[in-house]
Amino acid sequence: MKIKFFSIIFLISISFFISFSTICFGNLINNPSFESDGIGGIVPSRWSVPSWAFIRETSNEQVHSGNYSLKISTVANSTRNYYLYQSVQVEPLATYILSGYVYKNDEPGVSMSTASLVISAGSSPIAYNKTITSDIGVWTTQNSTSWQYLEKTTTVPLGVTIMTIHCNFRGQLGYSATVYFDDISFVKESSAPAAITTLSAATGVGGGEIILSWLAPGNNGFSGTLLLGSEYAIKYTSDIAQIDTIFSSTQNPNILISTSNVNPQEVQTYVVGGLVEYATYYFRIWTKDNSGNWSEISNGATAWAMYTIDFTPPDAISDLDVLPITEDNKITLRWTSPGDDGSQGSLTGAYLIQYASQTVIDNVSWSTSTAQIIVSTTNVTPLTIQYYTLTLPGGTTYYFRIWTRDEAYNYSTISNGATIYLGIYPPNAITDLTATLWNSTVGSVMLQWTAPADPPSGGDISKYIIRYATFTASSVGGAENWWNLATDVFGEPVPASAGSLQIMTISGLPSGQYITFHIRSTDTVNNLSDIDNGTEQTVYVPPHLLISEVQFQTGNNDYIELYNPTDNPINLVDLGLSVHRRSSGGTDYTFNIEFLNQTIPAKGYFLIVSTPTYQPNGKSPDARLPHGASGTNNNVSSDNSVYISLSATALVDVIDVIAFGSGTDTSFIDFGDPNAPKRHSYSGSATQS
Ligand SMILES: [Ca+2]
Ligand SMILES: [Ca+2]
Ligand SMILES: [Ca+2]
Ligand SMILES: [Ca+2]
Repeated sequence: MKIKFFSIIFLISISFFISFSTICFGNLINNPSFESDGIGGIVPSRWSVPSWAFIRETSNEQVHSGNYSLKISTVANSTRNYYLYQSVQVEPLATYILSGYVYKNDEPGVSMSTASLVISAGSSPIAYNKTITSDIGVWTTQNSTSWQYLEKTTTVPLGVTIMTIHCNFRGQLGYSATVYFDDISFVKESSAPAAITTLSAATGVGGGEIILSWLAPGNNGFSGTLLLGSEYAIKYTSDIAQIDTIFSSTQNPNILISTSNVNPQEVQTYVVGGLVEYATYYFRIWTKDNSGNWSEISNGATAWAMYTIDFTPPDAISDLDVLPITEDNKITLRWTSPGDDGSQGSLTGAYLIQYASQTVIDNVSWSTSTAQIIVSTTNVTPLTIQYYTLTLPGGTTYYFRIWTRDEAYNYSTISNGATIYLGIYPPNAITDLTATLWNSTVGSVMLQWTAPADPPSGGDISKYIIRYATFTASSVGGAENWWNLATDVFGEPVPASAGSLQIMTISGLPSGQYITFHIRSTDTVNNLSDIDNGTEQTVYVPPHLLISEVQFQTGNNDYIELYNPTDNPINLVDLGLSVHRRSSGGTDYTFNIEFLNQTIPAKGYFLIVSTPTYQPNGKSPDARLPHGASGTNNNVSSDNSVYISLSATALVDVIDVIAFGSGTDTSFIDFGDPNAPKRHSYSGSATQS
């Protein structure tokens, strides 16, 4: 058992050795050591012979390896080539090494015959009279008492796929000789170029370019010329995360450069183009020799790709124009865009607009450095129409120039000039205001008018301003003076579309007075219309209920006293009287009123107290304002307003208002006119009833 075990190991070793030699040495010759056939006067297997006769056989007389060699003897009567040959498949342009051993015995003293290893292109063997030269063979003429090693390196010509190998003996007429051949080898050269360690990358000169340079390795390591059929493979990526994957093999190189006749250490350069400008790229390179042996990977090199240097400015704009004015304080410019270079190439850069008003035009200097407006722009197609709208104060003439700048800051020359007068366009004056008494008890007035249009667009106005006064325009020297002295009303309606009827009811007006009204409007840029064309509206507001006095104290001893200036008693319950307060924060509250009496006498008073038992100055109340559970909402405190109205809705049909405290809060109801019903409380006042 033990012996058998060793035998198996031995067999495994042998078979391993055979496959190792086949794969590693790549010998293309079949039966290279002439061991296939045993001894005898036969042609060794796989070898071919020419048609002329001579002695050729396997022999054991001299062997270099194994048991046999090839023996060739001349017949001593001819000067010609005697050989055995084999044809093998080869790769065009690859380098092969033919080698073998020869043992030569000439007739004593002759030494004129040659033993040679010969290689020829194609599948035909050499002619019988072919002279062997160094380009096809390697040979010896010397007798030798030992085996001599012959070696011939050859590179396959382009287009050749078969080479023929000869073990040749060239005899000499009249003399005889014998040669032996053994261990013939024909292998492709397998020494790869060394890995490049000098790859460097630099930003190129042209847009999207990077320049690579390196020192050439050799065909074999660092030696030997790189022959026709050699290649450099370059791979690159701008994605650093992909480096390991992409550089793991030479598969699918970005660039494959064929090269030839390059000697070791020669400087090589290559310009990589078409890269993304400004992007950083990572490079590796490999070298393949003409026999297909790839080097290992090079060192890494990195550079960013050059951007396109642009020295060509856009064309000057020659059709700058101003559109007709259609909006308050707006001017729209129009022009045709040039390109990045003249009128070519989509434009990324800016338009620079300079303007000057009539007041400064005589002193203006037109320059890109004083352009007030820079409009950035990206990928504008040349010759497309561009617009830009400026907002400027009206009432003057404006002058414009424009320049174009590309992304490389090349500026066009100045454009043509464009000029326009920008007017001031307030809303049209309202000419049909009417004022009529709406509710004589409350003293409210209804105003009606038609909503005006706003030039230059003809659109809607933004806001109404209505004022009233107890005097007329003529009494104060004209409408403008009147406007400045008059009282602004509260809560003008939101403007409706031009041409629509507008209605507003104004209450809380002075009692028993002739009241004069005017209306104006403003547009979006606060242009103020004229005063309703001088048409003045005056209406008599008869005497109506007033708040004559209020008291607010810490705690709940508050009261409100009303006065009836009319000649008739008024039933306040029938009237629908409502009492409100407005807090300093602007919130309106409506009091509950508990009426003890219902009627306020003509020229008489009506006392409303905050607590049921309170009798200011001994007076019995006519009504009470019961506090809620918390009491909060019914309490009146500093900086409040109190008002009476005909509606539980806040600020509707107001009859009279009293504000008190500092009166500075924005929500403090202030009708402004000393004759208006707003009055401040007087702490020293005594109740009148
Ligand atoms: Ca042999
Ligand atoms: Ca090589
Ligand atoms: Ca340009
Ligand atoms: Ca306007």
